[in-house]
Amino acid sequence: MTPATASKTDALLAEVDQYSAHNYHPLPVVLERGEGVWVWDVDGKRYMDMLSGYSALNQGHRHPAIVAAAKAQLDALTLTSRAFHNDQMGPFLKELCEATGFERALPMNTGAEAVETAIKMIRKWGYEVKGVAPGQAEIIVCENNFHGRTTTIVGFSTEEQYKDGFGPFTPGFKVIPYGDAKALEAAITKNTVGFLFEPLQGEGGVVVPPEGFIKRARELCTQHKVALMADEIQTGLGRTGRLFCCDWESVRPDVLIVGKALGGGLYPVSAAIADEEFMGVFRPGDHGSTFGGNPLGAAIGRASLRVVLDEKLSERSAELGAWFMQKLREIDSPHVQEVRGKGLMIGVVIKDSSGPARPFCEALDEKGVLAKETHHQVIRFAPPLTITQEELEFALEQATEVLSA
Ligand code: IF1
Repeated sequence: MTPATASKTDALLAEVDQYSAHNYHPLPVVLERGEGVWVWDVDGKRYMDMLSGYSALNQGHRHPAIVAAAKAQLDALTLTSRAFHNDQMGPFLKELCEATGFERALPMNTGAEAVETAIKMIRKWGYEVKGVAPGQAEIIVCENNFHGRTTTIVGFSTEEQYKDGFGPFTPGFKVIPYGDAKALEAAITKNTVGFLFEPLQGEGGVVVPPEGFIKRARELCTQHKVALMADEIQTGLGRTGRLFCCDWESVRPDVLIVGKALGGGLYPVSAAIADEEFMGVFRPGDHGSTFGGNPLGAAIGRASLRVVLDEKLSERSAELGAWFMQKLREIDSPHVQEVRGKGLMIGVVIKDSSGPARPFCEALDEKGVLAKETHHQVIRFAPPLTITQEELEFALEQATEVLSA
């Protein structure tokens, strides 16, 4: 950091410190450019992005095909509201339904909005189709869940900090231990309308459920006429080595919730996806959003999905992820308790005796690898799925040096 740029970094940090709410504690890195797996800070220092915007950058920074689609649409039409139609939403939702194998999709913007859409849809389905008594609908969720930051969603979080000071909360949610099919079965009542889960918990610390859990959850939900609601906002679109993480157990949920990489790292695009049985409860005026289904987001969503499919990002994630996890496990390190995950969604668990994961992330940043800890003890490695073998070898070298120190 030269004096001139040091003042640039410091000036930007001071500006944010003064004018932004302090709702995050970012690493003191000020980025100004990104391309592929690389980002550059205002000092011109290059970093490999091993966080990928929490899996919103599966296609890498500024993928040319997605940027081109965005630029073309910027020169045509960007927003109509849903009071009128636009020529991009239909083709986008058609391709999204064909890629996921469902009949309909409801386009939103952020992940939390898509989760809220799914909650409203399944509650209404519970009353109108399943016949649950008005106001009695229950949705089962898991401990250590992360589904977004709205007050309804944080109300069923088990992370105290996400709830503290934000009550009162929305009733109608039950919490079970993650991955516990017997607890799921015991929690189902005549009022249960849905089971909302992540097929692999990201924020919860890259936690993989026991083999067979998702399949068993599918059986129980079918048996008790409960909607299986898969939040694939982080695990979807190739991240875990299949197009969706539920594909690892060949499970088709009743509601598929997508976001993050659906916007290709350029723009918030999300959706709740389901068959007519569930989506049919929505009638004009029931639910909506100013920006949901806008032509710019739709054009970007189409291009983002196209890249995932055409560049076989799921296959790359499976192959490169398996190799990377194997190599991480081979590191002779006194600090590593476990390496876990699927595809390129990997967590390196640091032993309590070695202290929290944050200093290891700071050491990685020094070596030009941007990583983020989750739940104190876990270093999360989740690079863009476009990463090359050579680039991954660079990350492995830095991780080896940091973890074997
Ligand atoms: C933050 C966490 C990750 C998600 C899943 C829904 C959403 C997310 C499985 C909501 C969003 C983001 C939110 C961001 C940090 C990041 C995160 F640490 F918060 F939990 F990825 F693990 N379902 N996750 O992971 O989507 O409304 O944000 O578009 O809030 O700090 P969103």
